[in-house]
Amino acid sequence: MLEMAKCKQFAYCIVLFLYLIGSSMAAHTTPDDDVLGWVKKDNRRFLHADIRVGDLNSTIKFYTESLGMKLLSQKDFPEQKYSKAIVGFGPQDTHFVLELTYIYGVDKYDIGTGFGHFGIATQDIYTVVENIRAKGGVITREPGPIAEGGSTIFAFVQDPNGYSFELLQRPPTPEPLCQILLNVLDLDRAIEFYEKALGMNLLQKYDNPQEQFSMAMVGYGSNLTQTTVLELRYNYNVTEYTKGDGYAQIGSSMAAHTTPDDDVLEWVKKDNRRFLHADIRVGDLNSTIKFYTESLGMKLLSQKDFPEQKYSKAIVGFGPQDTHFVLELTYIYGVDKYDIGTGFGHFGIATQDIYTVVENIRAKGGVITREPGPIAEGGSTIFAFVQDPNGYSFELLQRPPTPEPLCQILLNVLDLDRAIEFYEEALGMNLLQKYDNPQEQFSMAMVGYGSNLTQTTVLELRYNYNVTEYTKGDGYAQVAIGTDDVYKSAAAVKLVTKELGGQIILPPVSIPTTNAKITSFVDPDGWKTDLVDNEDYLKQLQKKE
Ligand SMILES: *[C@@H]1O[C@H](CO)[C@@H](O)[C@H](O)[C@H]1NC(C)=O
Ligand SMILES: *[C@@H]1O[C@H](CO)[C@@H](O)[C@H](O)[C@H]1NC(C)=O
Ligand SMILES: *[C@@H]1O[C@H](CO)[C@@H](O)[C@H](O)[C@H]1NC(C)=O
Ligand SMILES: *[C@@H]1O[C@H](CO)[C@@H](O)[C@H](O)[C@H]1NC(C)=O
Ligand SMILES: CC(=O)N[C@H]1CO[C@H](CO)[C@@H](O)[C@@H]1O
Ligand SMILES: CC(=O)N[C@H]1CO[C@H](CO)[C@@H](O)[C@@H]1O
Repeated sequence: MLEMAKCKQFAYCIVLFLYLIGSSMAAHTTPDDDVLGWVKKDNRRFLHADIRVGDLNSTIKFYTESLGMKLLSQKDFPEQKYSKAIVGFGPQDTHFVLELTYIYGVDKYDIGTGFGHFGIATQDIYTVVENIRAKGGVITREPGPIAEGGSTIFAFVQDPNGYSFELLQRPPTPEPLCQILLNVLDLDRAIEFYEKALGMNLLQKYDNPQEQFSMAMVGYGSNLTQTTVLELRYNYNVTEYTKGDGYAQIGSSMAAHTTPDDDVLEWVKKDNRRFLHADIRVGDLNSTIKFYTESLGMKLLSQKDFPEQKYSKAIVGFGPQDTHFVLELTYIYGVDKYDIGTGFGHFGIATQDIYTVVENIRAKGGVITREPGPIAEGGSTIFAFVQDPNGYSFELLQRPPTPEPLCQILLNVLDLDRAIEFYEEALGMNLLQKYDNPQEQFSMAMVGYGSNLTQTTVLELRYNYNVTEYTKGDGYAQVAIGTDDVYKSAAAVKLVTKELGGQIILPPVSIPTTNAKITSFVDPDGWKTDLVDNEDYLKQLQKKE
């Protein structure tokens, strides 16, 4: 992400964008300006924003009776345990609307500090506010101009869930539901992203030093009073926001095509899946490769420099990429250090002779953070921890020979049951082990493909008691998983994110120059995964040879 700021040269940006969305294929493609040119000509509009609500009926009542929207549809899904309602100022085929999801039994959501508000244009703000007050609604800012003599009259009100709405006094407009405010940490980066990746136009930008923020409005069309805009707000000196679990995402016209249905979740379980690679960024590629090959016993499977795009990539693993889970190491010119964050845990490596491996690492000057030995007096699992030159942790595990020595990726999560359910439902993984360790104050679940956790790569999901926040850093990027159909895969993920959180961040695309299909999403804890077409992945490997 840090690189986006440097993103000045157009061709470099395209590569960078593809790189940041994390496709292994993307990084090997020769960037093609056409696809970004096409985005600008595509037929786009805001379709809907999705929020979760704790009481659907009182929320609908507020939106219709207080805010003046229409209830466009309402449907209950008793088997999936949720209800959905759509409200807006006009029909969905022409208007931006709100999708409200009520999940059975969840009566409160954390809206977080990052989501700002929705904006509504009205011709008579004073009457609307009085009506809301009369119905017992919450007015957080009385209607009036910004400053003495200012011309924009606005007010703030809250719905029963605590979502903020800015009311704006404006002449009649075709799109009264006119704003979505999201706080961002780097305004120029955000503007550039929405312009380039989504083809939006910058409609207004201003700085307000008195109130310590800068704002940009981006959207489709050219007149911000006639269309829905995304308001990107940068608050001075704020370096972190929480996302909460209330506001979910905006539906773009691309992503909203699939009608989710149960079939797709059944299909996921039968899909042909495996872990392809995990991607990490490293500060010194040569010393990292040296450690992975000479100390950990991996093979260097490929290494390539991209001088024009200013990065190098190497792939290391215990066996060939077409059958083994591997690590992709990226070195970006000039960046010699990454923040690994507190959320990423470690990779696990199974070895038949842990003591020899550790002695070898020590002899080469490597960092041993936990000497080999059993968990407890008389325990049977022998393990150790070591660190690579970048600070990434590796757990070494004493085990009989296994087809997949690179066997674990540990990610910390805030809600273990939610994480397990997400990986089972959205990704078709199996829960292979789950245990609680009250002495050491954590619970752990291992999920993966296959049925025996010593024979395959597993994702270790760890919940640490009483920890409510992790930092993601910028070192570990994502894991890539193979699939026979990225479109169905994305539909399944999208369906599950509505219930459990997370979001598709790259709808399925075929990278034009290679025909490699991928889709990307983040899970409810913010961990990123790429789903990559199996056939395209193999073709890509053959081409490289
Ligand atoms: C919400 O409204 C629907 C439709 O009017 C009704 O069937 C349902 O019982 C209501 N639910 C609650 C919890 O009041
Ligand atoms: C936007 O549209 C409104 C209504 O048609 C018009 O009054 C206004 O001048 C337009 N603003 C710009 C910047 O074009
Ligand atoms: C890294 O290794 C490659 C290949 O052996 C070599 O060409 C390059 O000069 C090395 N880079 C550094 C910074 O040592
Ligand atoms: C997993 O596979 C290993 C090696 O084949 C075997 O010894 C072990 O019993 C298996 N474990 C389970 C739970 O099936
Ligand atoms: C205390 C502090 O960091 N102040 C900064 C807040 O942000 C403004 C604008 O970016 C800076 O000028 C201040 O120095
Ligand atoms: C201080 C505190 O919040 N302790 C809690 C830590 O988590 C365990 C297990 O969830 C609780 O039992 C404690 O009360």
